[in-house]
Amino acid sequence: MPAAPEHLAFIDGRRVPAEEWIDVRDPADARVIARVPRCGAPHMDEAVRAARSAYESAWRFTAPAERSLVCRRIAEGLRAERAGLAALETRDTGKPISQSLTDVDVAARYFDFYAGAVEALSGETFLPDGGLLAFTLREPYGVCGHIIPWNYPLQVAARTLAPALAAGNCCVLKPAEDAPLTALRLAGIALAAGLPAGVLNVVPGYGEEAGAALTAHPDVDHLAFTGSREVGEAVMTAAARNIVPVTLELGGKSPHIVLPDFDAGRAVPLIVGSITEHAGQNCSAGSRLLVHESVHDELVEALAKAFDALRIGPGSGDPDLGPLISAKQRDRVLGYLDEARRTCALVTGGGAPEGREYADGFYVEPTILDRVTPAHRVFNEEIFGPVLCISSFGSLEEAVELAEHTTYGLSAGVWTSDVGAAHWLARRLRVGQVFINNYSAAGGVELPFGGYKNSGIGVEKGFEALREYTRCKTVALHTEPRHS
Ligand code: TXE
Repeated sequence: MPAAPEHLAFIDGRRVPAEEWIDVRDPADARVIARVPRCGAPHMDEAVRAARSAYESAWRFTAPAERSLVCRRIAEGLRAERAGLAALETRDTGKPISQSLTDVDVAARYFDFYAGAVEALSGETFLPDGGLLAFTLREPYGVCGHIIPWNYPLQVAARTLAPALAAGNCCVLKPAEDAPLTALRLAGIALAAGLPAGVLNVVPGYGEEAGAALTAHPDVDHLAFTGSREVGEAVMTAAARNIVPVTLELGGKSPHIVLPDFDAGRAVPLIVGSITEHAGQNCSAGSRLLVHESVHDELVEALAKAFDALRIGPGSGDPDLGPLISAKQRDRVLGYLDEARRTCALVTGGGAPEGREYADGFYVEPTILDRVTPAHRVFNEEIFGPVLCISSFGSLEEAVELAEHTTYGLSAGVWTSDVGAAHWLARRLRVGQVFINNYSAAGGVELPFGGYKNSGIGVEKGFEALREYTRCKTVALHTEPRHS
């Protein structure tokens, strides 16, 4: 068998190997499809130095219009490689090809959006007294460190890099060891689009090695992390040692709240999609369903029918659900299901699908668990698989109490034609985004996105992210006419 292709690290505009390598597997059949350098602290140091030098020598003083132009060219470069990038993303993550194509489109949209937004970034003006003219400048931080997960590698890379680069920062990104390929390709596209060497560096490696080296580096000015709550805490602790700000996006246990007057025709497909897109490996997955007891039976029946019709298979065949990312993640999800089968009511699914075609891949059946209460582990913990947990309520207060029971606070869906009830809920839920009669708002890049509670700190996406990747400097100028 031919050796798997090597996808090298990208530091200071050059492709860089390492002495040791990490195998990258196709989740559909566990075959090794590529290998990437197992970078460590010395590579990270080289990347941070390259970023610092590019920042000080040029990038920080480029005109916004110039950065905007490069961002637009990166967007064009992404679109030019749409089919190839999507195929690579599907092989690397296992997700259905149509979802990978959307990921490429959304990644390009981030670069387009921040290309426009950065030209509108401005400060404020103050006249504190007659002789003083004061104003604020939005300045880049300098060197930004980005650590991203494996579920939406290209989208999340673009989400975090586009505002940071557009704002004038230089970046070092560590992709996840399970799915590093499209982020490495993005670095090549950015260089070809005219991004100067050193402005973007992509350094693959394990979290405890390359990731920890990036978060501990004393010359990094800002850290952005998307991943688990546990590692988020470690990233924040490392940032505290160097007194640098962090943006954390740490997942969720997001509820749908369904009131008696919901529109089933609209709600059912969107609820199903919210927990089965990328096999539920989505930070905003609608993983809990809180349903009013009067419509419980009707809704569970409709959902079970929809779940049973879902097709599972390799992402290249564009099924409804592909495999999970790794054997580790599949076993983790199956562990939750083993426990829940004994403690909750299993409606459908509940394990790994049977059949030779699934034997080598990391598949899990789309599963519905009913009569789930706050006493169950599956009610509170992020499963990160295609598992919908259903609980019922009798009043709006009870719905809020259930929604609020977990430590997460990322998103919530509200399904009702009662505008008053929807607004009442939107005001009370401690979550970063509330979707009323829709879910995810079509993933809009222009909408600010962040978590309450343990779901994170800071805001990604939208114009807000440009503020997140810039700092505010006040300049006060004493003015007085020299001639009367
Ligand atoms: O995440 P990790 P894992 C949640 C989800 C999932 C669980 C575990 O519940 O089941 O996390 O997934 C890097 N210093 N989410 O173990 O470890 C790592 O290399 C610095 C939610 O894969 O958090 C990777 O690049 N970096 C989520 C990134 O952190 C470290 C998406 C994420 O990996 C590090 C993914 C360290 N000490 C998982 N250790 C979301 N919010 O969307 C690891 N990393």
